[in-house]
Amino acid sequence: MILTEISENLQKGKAKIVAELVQKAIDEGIPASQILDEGLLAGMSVIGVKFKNNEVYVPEVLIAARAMNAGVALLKPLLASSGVKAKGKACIGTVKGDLHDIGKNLVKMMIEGKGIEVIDLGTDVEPSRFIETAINENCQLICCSALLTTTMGAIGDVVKAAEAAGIREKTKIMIGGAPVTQSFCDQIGADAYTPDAATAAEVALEFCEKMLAQ
Ligand code: B1M
Repeated sequence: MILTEISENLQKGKAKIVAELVQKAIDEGIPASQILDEGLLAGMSVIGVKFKNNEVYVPEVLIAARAMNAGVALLKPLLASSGVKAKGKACIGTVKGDLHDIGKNLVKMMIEGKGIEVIDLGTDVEPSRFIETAINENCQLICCSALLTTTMGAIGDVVKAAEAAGIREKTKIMIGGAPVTQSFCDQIGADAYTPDAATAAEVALEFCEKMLAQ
């Protein structure tokens, strides 16, 4: 079946074939939401599990994500017009002073792979930008990445800024990056530390489902 072919080719990172198959599925009249769920997201979720189990590594995930983006680009206009809602909204960035973005990009792709819309603020992001974006875009999640022991403290500044802006009740703050730990998360009062991108995506979906059900 064509949706299985989409999933399998996505896992192999075959962006061109994925795009061709997605177009074929659209032409055959398969609903965009079904192509997304049973083709692209199904494939990305297999990659997520394999990545977590160290069966595939960063390059394979990036290539699979590129293939997913090629398919999503064709579906986006159809999904927008058929009123399929994102499963939630997040903003993500690497904190102030930190220019590492490979892990952050992986987390972003994995969260998008769960059907959550992600606004990418890039690197070297001021705490105020996380907060302004969360308020203006109605994000359920603020996701902060830090790779340096000298910049991880800036995540604490994001938590404080969220408290000062009065959005702590309605926004979950997720954190991660090589030097970040669960005890650091507890210490600064963030909502979740996850060690890898696949777990981050699972937790992000759980948070969004709970918050949007309220
Ligand atoms: Co930099 N760097 N670097 N670096 N760099 C490290 C981090 C370092 C450990 C290398 C070392 O010394 N052994 C070290 C930090 C030491 C420390 O603070 N303890 C270091 C240093 C010192 C520096 C500079 C200061 C070097 C210098 O200029 N003297 C400088 C800082 C620049 C700055 O940011 N201001 C610097 C610069 C760079 C490059 C620009 C050359 C490049 C970055 C390129 C880029 O990102 N576009 C770079 C790189 C590539 C690295 C290493 C080699 C690899 C990092 C990486 O991408 N890993 C790194 C050494 C290492 O880790 N082996 C190192 C792969 C990536 C997939 O993993 O980002 O951990 P990671 O993400 C994981 C998880 O952590 C998690 O999910 C991801 C995948 O599962 N995760 C989250 C990440 N964010 C998350 C958020 C979440 C949840 C999970 O929720 C929101």
